[in-house]
Amino acid sequence: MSRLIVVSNRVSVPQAMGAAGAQGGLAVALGAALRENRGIWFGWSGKETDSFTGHLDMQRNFGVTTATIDLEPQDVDEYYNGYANRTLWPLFHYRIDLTEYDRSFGESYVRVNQRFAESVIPLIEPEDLVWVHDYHLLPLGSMLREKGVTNRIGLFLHIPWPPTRLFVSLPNHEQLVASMLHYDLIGFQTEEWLDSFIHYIKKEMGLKVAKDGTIEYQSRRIVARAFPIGIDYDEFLEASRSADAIGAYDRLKNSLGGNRKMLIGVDRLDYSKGLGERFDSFDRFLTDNPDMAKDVVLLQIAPPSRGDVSSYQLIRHDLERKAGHINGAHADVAWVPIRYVNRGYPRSELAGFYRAADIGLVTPLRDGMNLVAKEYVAAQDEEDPGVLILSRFAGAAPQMQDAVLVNPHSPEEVSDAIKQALAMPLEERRRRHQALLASVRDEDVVRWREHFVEALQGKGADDHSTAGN
Ligand code: GDG
Repeated sequence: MSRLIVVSNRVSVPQAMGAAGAQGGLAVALGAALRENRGIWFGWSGKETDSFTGHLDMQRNFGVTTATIDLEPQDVDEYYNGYANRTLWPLFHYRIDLTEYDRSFGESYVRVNQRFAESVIPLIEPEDLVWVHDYHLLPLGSMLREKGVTNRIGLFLHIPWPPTRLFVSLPNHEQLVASMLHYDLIGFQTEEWLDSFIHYIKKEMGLKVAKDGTIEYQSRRIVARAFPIGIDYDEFLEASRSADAIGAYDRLKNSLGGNRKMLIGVDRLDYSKGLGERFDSFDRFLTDNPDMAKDVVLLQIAPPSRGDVSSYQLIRHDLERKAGHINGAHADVAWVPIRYVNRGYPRSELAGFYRAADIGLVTPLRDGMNLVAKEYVAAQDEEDPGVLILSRFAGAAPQMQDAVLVNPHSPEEVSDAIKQALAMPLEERRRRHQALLASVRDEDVVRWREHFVEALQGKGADDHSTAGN
């Protein structure tokens, strides 16, 4: 079995199963792959250094070897906060109004990708598979090739690929895509993002793409395919049965008072997640349904992220204002409609919160996949499950057609969906939940990475359908 070299912007140092930390399903799944295939997870440590040395900090924790480098403050500012999160992130989420096109960001992006390439090369052995993750590192494959790496190299993009007419607003877009055509395999979350990429390749580069996603470019063959990511179902089930989860469930249920129903939202504080629109929709529901209003509570957990980027500071401010306004307008002495919480919780407690919620409100404006929708389904009581309300613009929507699908831009539509979910008969809730659970359980993160790794090895290209996408 080939060794795996995983490269991502940040490395998540493995923790013991059930540790109280906030290790996500992706970290768990990649950790498992690295243990099975042996291998190394390489990336930025999250730390800064005055002058870049390329020194590798190698560690081994819980059977996984990690290798990290420190970056200079200018790198963090212009590559991470700059090109990655002020340029590519908003552009790839269709927000050209928030996209900053600054030449120095692009230069730093190239410099840091070069630093990643130089630092990871000494770790790569001849038979290794190299798996690069996400928008921070799109040109890394071409830089590894320039330095003589002939191994199979794959890229998986966790976020959407934007429509061509938006993408071409990026200066040097041709160079960026040409650099991606040095990978052997490029994976997207859904057929929709794959189609946008293929559209660009055909229209702007005039290349031919075979039916199976094979692109021919400068005598190389690159395969582009959809690999929808899932959650680590077994890990999440274990977390949801833990004493911490049960304690969190009891605490939350007891705090609601009477037979009050609860809606839950769990999102990094990010404009792509549609939090402002969600608050507006809940406001609409409260206004239009005064007889039901005091029987519901919305719990919104939103740990802050990317606080150094101004658009994130603005949305945080905007949401505080909105939550305060809605609570001020509707609250009563013994009831507040929105519990807005700007902090993270351990995964096991989160699982208990999901289970306590009658409705999972997952309404991103644009999302590569969205794992919260899948976690919400996995955490439900099968006998008496809650209802998932899901944005049709989440990458998860094609696989989760049994959710109540909504347009998150329409407060009326989301308000109606909340009403429908609150009144939904048990039989219909069970039927929808069983169908959703089957896909969440079967199309899990283990299957995702097995399919990706097999395809990277050049095996089984025709074996797995991405049906439903
Ligand atoms: C990117 C793409 C794609 C959230 N709050 C807490 C907490 N979380 C966890 C959730 C979930 C994860 O963070 C968020 O995953 P998402 O998929 O919703 O979103 P992104 O962070 O934007 O991830 C996305 C994903 O990559 C994977 O490919 O699905 O589309 O944007 O697991 O549970 N975890 C804990 N406490 C919190 O308070 N422990």
